Amino acid sequence: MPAKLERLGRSKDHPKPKSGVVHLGLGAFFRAFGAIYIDDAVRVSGGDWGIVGVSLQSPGTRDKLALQDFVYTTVSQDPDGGETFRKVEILETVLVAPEDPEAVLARMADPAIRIVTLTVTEKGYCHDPATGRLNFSHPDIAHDLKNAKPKTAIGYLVRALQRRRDAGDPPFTVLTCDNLPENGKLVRGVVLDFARELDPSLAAWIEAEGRFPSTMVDRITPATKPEDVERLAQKIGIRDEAPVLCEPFRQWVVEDDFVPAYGADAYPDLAAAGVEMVSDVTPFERMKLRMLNGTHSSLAYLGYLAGHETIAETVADPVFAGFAKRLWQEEIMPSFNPPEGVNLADYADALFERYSNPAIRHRAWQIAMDGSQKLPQRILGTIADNLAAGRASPGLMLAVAAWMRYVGGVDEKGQPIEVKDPLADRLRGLSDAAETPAEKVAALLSVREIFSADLAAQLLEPVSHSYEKLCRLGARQAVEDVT
Ligand code: CS2
Repeated sequence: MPAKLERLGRSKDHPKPKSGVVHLGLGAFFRAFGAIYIDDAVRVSGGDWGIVGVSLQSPGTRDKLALQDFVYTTVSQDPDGGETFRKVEILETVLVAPEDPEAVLARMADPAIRIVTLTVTEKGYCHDPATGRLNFSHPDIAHDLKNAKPKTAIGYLVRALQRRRDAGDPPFTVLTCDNLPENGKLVRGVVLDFARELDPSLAAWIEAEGRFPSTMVDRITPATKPEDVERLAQKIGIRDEAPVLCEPFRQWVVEDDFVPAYGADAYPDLAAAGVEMVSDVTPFERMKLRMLNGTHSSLAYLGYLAGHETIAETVADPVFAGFAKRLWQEEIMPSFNPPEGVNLADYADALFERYSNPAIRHRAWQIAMDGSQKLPQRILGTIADNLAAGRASPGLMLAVAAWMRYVGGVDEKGQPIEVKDPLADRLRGLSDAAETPAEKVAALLSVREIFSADLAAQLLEPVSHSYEKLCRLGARQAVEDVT
């Protein structure tokens, strides 16, 4: 029986920081990403930039972190098996919104909080992926418009901004860290849609005084498994209930557009932490969403159907390695202009190295989640631009067909697939109700939250052809057939 290990705790010379940030949606990614950059900024330039984490759904993360005074370890995993440990002490506390909504609103309304960051995943914005507008028929949005104690991130943002406006305090800057195109513009849009419905004068104030900079975020952060916790405890001799595993690489590009009322104190010294502060994030976002997330999702659906567990295993298969490289070269790189000074061929090579890291056990199943919320910005935008330019996208059409096969809920061996998606039941129903590949494709293309009518019409033939080939040849052979 291994000796009882000492529990992780706060360093004596590292008192709890005064907080300047509230983070909504405290998951593994932000703890390995935004929290690290802010921690680095404070180490270099100081400032009251502690983070109050907020879990919007469940108490699990809070319960684990509360055992160790909200301190945790990040574990950066090298391809050769080396691991770099970092003790992170930037969290002041973690609140669980459903337990005490008032506590969350009170912290967000405190003028010492100058930034609210978010990682609530694509579905957390309660928007229509095809239009970017707020989905007023979302049951939680309907609830939040009638109740001052919200359920959604959007409800919390607007109700807290309302308190700031009523108190005569400046707003906080809303800094989204989710993988969405023009993510700052998107969250600003859904916040204003909600505010207009609640109180048009509040919407006017947010429109004039609020700031919603867009960002590009990048660090591969696979889910931590229970066996990781045990292994790391033995390895470092300290028990951390909530370690975060991640790749060594990280990149954060942020629009320099923060609430002016706070002046130089509007945000921590992010540039000193290696964040690229720019006037326009769009080229960086488009590059990352299409080159990384577009191939991630394509490999996830096709790799899963071919029986591969992780992205690293998928690209270790030469058929999929060739497929990824061909996607970049033939279908994705020609679809957009890169940020100034960026060589896309080098960027693709670096991505392939990152995907190949065998230490990063990033499951295809995890990436395959919420495809209805991811497809538009990761794959469909590229296809639409290629169609407009008269370029073919056979690989991406096959990826869309693989997503359709995946949400049908049965894999190539006839085994059930646990599909996680806000539209999972509806998508499964549409697929089950249709007989032939062409009918299944037509049924799924009719989901207007994902496919506009115009794009659906252009996808019907090529995706039906890909879907039929997928069913006839299987994923691996169908991929080889494209490459
Ligand atoms: C992944 C992303 O789970 C997914 O959808 O594609 O989380 C990806 O790992 C990150 O965007 C990498 O920066």
